[in-house]
Amino acid sequence: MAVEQTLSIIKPDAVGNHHIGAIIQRFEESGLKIAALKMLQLSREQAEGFYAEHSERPFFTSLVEFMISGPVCVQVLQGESAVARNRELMGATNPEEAAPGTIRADFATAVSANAVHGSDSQASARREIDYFFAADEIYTR
Ligand code: DGI
Repeated sequence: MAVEQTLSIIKPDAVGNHHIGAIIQRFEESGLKIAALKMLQLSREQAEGFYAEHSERPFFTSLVEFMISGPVCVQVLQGESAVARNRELMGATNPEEAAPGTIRADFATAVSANAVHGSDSQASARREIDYFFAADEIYTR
């Protein structure tokens, strides 16, 4: 299996509810390394650009409003099959459908406030990592 990187975001609901540590712990305990990490307040333009593929969806405006409602933590996770493994740890988009023990089952409150983002493919991971991090901010040790 190939070592990959994926982009993870701890969203404003989980940051506001003091779940940063618990969520990072799940990544580390599953063997995914934290290769980069920062906390930031997204601007409207940054959030719209990040979710550009959803710009025609009915929930786009509320998604952007939610993502700028407070600070987020963004991290690069690194490990074998990191993209798929992070998606497994996250659980389904709608927390009501997320498997027990997943991050969204345990920390999300609604589909519109679902605690975490994770890249859905290696191609999106590359784009999303480059969206937030310069090469010299990523520690591939
Ligand atoms: O990759 P995911 O985050 O699991 O899901 P996605 O790429 O389909 O959607 C991106 C985000 O958009 C998702 O995390 C929450 C929001 N979203 C998706 N579907 C709905 C939604 N928000 C609302 N309010 N209603 C939806 O049906």
